[in-house]
Amino acid sequence: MAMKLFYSPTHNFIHKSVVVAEEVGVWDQIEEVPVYPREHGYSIAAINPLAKVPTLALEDGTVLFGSQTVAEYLDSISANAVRVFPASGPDRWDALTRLSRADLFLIL
Ligand SMILES: N[C@@H](CCC(=O)N[C@@H](CS)C(=O)NCC(=O)O)C(=O)O
Repeated sequence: MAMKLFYSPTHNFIHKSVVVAEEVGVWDQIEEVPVYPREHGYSIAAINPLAKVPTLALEDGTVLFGSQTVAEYLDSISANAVRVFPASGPDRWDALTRLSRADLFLIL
């Protein structure tokens, strides 16, 4: 596994990362690490000062967080030529707006 994705299955922001990872064919490169913010006394604050999910730790030690950041990173390493986020232009703004709208759709 090349990357660790810190996530909580009961929080909505994670689903955007999962959808993008599946779409661009990199899900099999990701190890899921469940965390439950505010529960069990466990925190990911040591690698993300916001202690929020999604947080993505790359093999080289780089840590990415913020659901848009994680989604765009996964898109950038597409393994199947699918790109969710166009590089520029109106289609890019449409894709990013739909990403933001997904915060609402995916509330559990
Ligand atoms: N702006 C952040 C928000 C992430 C966020 O709020 N994550 C929540 C779960 S959905 C979280 O980790 N909350 C933990 C806490 O507030 O302690 C993003 O887009 O990733």
